[in-house]
Amino acid sequence: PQTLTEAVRSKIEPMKAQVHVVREQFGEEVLGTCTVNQAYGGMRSVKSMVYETSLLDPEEGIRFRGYSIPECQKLLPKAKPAGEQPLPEGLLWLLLTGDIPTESQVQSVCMDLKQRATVPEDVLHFLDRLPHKRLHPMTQFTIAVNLLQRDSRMTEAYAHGAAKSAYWEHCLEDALTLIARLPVIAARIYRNTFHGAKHIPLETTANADDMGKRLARSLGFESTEFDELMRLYLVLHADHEGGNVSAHAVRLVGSALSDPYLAFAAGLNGLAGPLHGLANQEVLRWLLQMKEKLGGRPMTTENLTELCWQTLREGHVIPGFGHAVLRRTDPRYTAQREFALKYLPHDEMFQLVSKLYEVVPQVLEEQGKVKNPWPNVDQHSGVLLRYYGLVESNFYTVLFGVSRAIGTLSSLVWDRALGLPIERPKSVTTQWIRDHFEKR
Ligand code: FAM
Repeated sequence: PQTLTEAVRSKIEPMKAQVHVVREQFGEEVLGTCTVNQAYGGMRSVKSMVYETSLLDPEEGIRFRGYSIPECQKLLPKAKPAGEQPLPEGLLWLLLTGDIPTESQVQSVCMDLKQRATVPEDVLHFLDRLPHKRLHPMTQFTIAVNLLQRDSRMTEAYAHGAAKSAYWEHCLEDALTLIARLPVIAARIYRNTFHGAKHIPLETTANADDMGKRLARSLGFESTEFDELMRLYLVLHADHEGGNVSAHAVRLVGSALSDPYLAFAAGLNGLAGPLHGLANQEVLRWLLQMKEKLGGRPMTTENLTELCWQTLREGHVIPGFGHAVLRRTDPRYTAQREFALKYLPHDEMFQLVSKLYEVVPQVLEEQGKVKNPWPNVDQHSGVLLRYYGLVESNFYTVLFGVSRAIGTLSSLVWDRALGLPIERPKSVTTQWIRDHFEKR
């Protein structure tokens, strides 16, 4: 199939059949258990959801539809003529269909998204009037997504009595339009907040053929290296299986048949927390503080170790390290490190990040609390952005959000295709736990 919608359509019946067989065969098997400690402990590692677009292995990291990050970098189509990073549009195809797309299939997605990218003028003007200095860019971002909701095809179709079997297609329509518009929204927020509302004229960005380049150019960056960085960034942050806060929030809210705009806005609100997506902002601040506290002293193991302990003693986490599922260095960190080694090996901030890679895991091991002392995706992204001049760290989580739409909305389409019901786990009280177990 040439179009994404037809490709998804062709997968639905076979997938439903597979799910049917799995449920017939294993429907009554126990998938995961939940102890009292897990119920109090953020449900960590309780296996209780099915999420098709990606799977996180604690040792190896994320796989998108079975493909690791290096495999995606190798197999997904690149920008013409000399791009080396995968195009986010190719990842979108992969996540939605499970297949590595051909060049022409990716071109069709690029064209489709390009045509959908125009944001209604009045929405842009509304964003222009927000109090930019007092509203965090993530707050502006979720306001924008909620504003775009009025265009939801899914909500319109529901109001007109659409059949349940057709929800997925309306959901996909919304997902594609929203994904296409997010770079424009992100750039508007960036230029409003940090560049005196001087916007890059649409004529100069509209020609960009792919989402990564369009994002780069409308933010105001002009180098092909930064285009490549945006492509890599949009691929790396797209999806991280179903249980993380943003993905789970999108699914949960979507399960009430709230449309993709409403569901994604919920995910963004979760991404805006410092233990989740906002960690990328926190990392850059922390790195700059480190540099300041070093005050010209060399970046030795000893000096950095002392400063890490200082952070811990003050009762803070070391941002960009640790993970709820991962137990090794995040391959998303490694992919960014490789990018840095190629394009900015001598950058001082990159060297600080490199040195901390040696120091922090030892400190965290010695502290003895964390289950995973290794760096995650957020430890690295800020220094890359900063190197190219995107220094406003308050904006970093917005970029994470643009990317996260690709994965979470692909998954949401499948939730509707498979007709998953409203989510409603059972909760109990502490008194209930007492009564229940004391009685035994
Ligand atoms: N620095 C200091 N302490 C840490 C730590 C870190 N980087 N990571 C975990 N801990 C502490 C944690 O706070 C907990 O302490 P208490 O028992 O006193 O509450 C203890 O170690 C055990 O935590 P865990 O089981 O190892 O981690 P969790 O699964 O509870 O939490 C994270 C996972 C990611 C929230 C946690 O590692 C953290 O706060 N990291 C720093 C923030 C960060 O980088 N977040 C981004 C994660 C990222 F991949 C993403 O979502 N984008």
